[in-house]
Amino acid sequence: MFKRLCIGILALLFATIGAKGQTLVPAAIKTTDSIIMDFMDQRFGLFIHWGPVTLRGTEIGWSRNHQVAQNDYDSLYKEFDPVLFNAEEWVKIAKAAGIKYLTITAKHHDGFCLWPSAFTDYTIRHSPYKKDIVGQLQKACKKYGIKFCIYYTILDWHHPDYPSHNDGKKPQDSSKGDMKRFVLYMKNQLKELITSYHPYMLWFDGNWEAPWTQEMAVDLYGYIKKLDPAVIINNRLGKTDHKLLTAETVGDYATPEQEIGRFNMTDPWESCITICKQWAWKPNDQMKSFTECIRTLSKTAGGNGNLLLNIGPMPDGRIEKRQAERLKEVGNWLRVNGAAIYGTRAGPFKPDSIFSSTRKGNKIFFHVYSNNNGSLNIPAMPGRKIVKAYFLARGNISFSENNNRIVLSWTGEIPDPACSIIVLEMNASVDAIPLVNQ
Ligand code: JFZ
Repeated sequence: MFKRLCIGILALLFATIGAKGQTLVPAAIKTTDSIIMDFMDQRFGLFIHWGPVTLRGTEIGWSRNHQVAQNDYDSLYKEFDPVLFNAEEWVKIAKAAGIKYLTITAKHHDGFCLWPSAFTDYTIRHSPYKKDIVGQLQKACKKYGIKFCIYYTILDWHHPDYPSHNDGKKPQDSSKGDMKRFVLYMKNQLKELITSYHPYMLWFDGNWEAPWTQEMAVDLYGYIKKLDPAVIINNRLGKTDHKLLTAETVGDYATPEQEIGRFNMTDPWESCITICKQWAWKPNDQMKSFTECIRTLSKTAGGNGNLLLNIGPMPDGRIEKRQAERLKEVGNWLRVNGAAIYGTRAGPFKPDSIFSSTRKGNKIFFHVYSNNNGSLNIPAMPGRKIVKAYFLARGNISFSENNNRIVLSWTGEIPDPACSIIVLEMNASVDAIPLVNQ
């Protein structure tokens, strides 16, 4: 019995402490592959950065103590009254955009909570608006079949127990903080969020400051998975680079930011990219064109990742009309071309400037970004023959296969200059074929 206990303890030690002595998440508590694959099938999510700071139109969290004086920033919630907020309107906009999951900043670096947390007074309940933003969104998402996710940053420049009270570019105040108590605060809030709203995924952030350690991250991952073994967790809990997954990563998938992730057939990733420049709303912020939005989504799928496209709603609760319209245009494109995005995997060709490719079952989808003189010349795939070739947006195109090359050709311009999808129906599944060198 004693011997078995010793072996058990040793096994646990080896599972949690890696070769170089780093703290690792025990494999037994990690999110299962089937849950992660289901998440990667969704391909397109909506990020929403929102809070009282939109009253100033500056960046959420980061403008505190910079463009907005700390006292002013910390008092904004007393004026935050988004009377025009309508959760169902937001979710309908997301739905029309072809979005499958939605991630709301329940707490950003400024520490303000968009739900009525029992563990602080710095919440929406204490604003003139009073009502639970997170709860209303969760309900609306459930009603319209959108997966509901929660962004929760670790660092908290407002909470007295967190040791630093601004972004570190400014001299720190003398406050000491107490990470033991702060971690307890986090756990209480996360338990509250999980049991009240049952999020599909938790999107952590703010893991880079010194008071937060790898040990705390591994402990918190275990704590969360005990509360809900199915909840997905991004990779910004531990102290490793958020762009990658490594043995020390604490979290389930990588999170490249403001850039399309690198082509990767093994590690799951989700790029978060803003529709304008700022995460939070800014009046007249420069907005991405339809072509930029579509190509970002297409190239993300062509790299085998998900896109979390961010919008910043206005202080009165509405989503800017032009942002809603842009999202609708993306949704219209997806209604025609969604088969090339949802549930696909990248390949079997690596993306280049002319096209990306995705695949599912017997189909290969070429995402074409230029007319390329009405043709594409690509290597043939050993053991596979083309049965049919066509644009998703219109009729058949001609194809020929010889000398180990495939030539696709069409007359006139491609149906959509932003991105047109050519489908190749093959004689057998292409899901598992290796990458084809071009
Ligand atoms: C973080 C947030 O700070 C940002 O506001 C937004 O929520 C985004 C999704 O995630 O982005 C970062 C992370 C780290 C730095 C800057 C932005 N940094 O270390 O300078």
